[in-house]
Amino acid sequence: MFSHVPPYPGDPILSLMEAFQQDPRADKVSLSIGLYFDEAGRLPVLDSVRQAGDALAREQSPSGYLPIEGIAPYRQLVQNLVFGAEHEAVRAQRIATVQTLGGSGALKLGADFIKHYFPDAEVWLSDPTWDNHLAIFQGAGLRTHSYPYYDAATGSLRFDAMLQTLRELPSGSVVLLHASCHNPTGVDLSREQWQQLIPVIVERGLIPFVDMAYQGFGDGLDEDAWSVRALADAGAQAFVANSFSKNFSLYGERVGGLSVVCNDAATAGNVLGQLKATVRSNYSSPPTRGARLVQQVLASPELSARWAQELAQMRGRIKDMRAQLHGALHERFGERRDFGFLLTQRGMFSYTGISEPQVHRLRDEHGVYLIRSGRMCMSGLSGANVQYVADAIARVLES
Ligand code: PLP
Ligand code: TYF
Repeated sequence: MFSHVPPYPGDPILSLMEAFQQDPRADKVSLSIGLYFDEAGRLPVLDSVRQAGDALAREQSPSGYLPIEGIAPYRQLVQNLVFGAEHEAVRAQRIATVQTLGGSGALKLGADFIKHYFPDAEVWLSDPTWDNHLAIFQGAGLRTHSYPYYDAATGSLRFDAMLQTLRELPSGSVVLLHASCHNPTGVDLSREQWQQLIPVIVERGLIPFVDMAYQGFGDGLDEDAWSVRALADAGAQAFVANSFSKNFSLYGERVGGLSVVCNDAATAGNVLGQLKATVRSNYSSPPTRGARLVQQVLASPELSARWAQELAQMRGRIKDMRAQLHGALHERFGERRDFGFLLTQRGMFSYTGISEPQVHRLRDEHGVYLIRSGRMCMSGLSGANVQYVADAIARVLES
């Protein structure tokens, strides 16, 4: 009966993680999966989240079904964090926000909604982008294309080509944009570039879908959301997927949000209703724990401040590792090779320009795991391994 069902080759990133775990070498280093690890190589349990968990444990509230759209105060707190509590669109109640199963759940919910209400829309993704973007939008029955983004020759953006491509898209096309900390390249648009891009989106009638999986990992909570707020300021109607997997270190709780910026409150009410209908026919209602933890933190000025401090520490550690790796490589290569991109890229990831054969050699000969594209997850570095990694890279690049 199931003989026609082929085996699943596995997710390439997760498969690499499994291979890493089975690698017996003591000096192995995982720089593949996009998780934030602390200096000791552990996934942190944030103190703010621990305190929130303690408070919830004292309450011992029963775990009934949540509303289809999630917890109301949580949804408001998501809006405040993503757009800023004082943002005109928040105050005008013209944003529909639903609690989702992480950022992936938000992308999928948005994709299903788009397929239903804009059935002919096609989706444009950056070249390259997170692989699951393709899988999610195609899985919702939408056609996907790519727009120029990263220039491997210079390590910078192909911004003019990107803008030109977007200028020529049919009105109603969906454009997926990374708010900050682009996965996989680490290369973001500057504010000046966003200011050129946003009028094109608005004038061409494109539908921006912003994925914000790393709020707070680039330059700060507000700084990283600047692009989202600028789009809303410009009158764009937009989808915004946000995730708390990374910035709360709550990966397995599956907690995030989808916000749809509309022109007015009445429209936002209708959109919210239809998002609920989409959720209802998919998984009926979201899980409780992650949203309760995030709500507990964001609703408390003390816990929020503590969380912002912990997030700043994570962000600072990544920047420090960028500087240390850059320093170690610069020492070895001098002017022969420029690793300045390590310092200008933002967030968890860096596109290193290391080729696929070199990625294999790093893994086979040195136990240093990057993904095939040469993307390195900077948070896998620590004071204890950065020199080792720089040595391994130097060996592989120079022979
Ligand atoms: N979007 C991007 C760009 C990501 O890198 C990730 C990573 O995990 C996600 C979305 C999904 O986040 P979540 O784990 O919250 O589903
Ligand atoms: O790009 C990454 O590494 C992260 C983590 O199926 C991730 O987004 C990778 C694969 C996956 C889920 C999350």
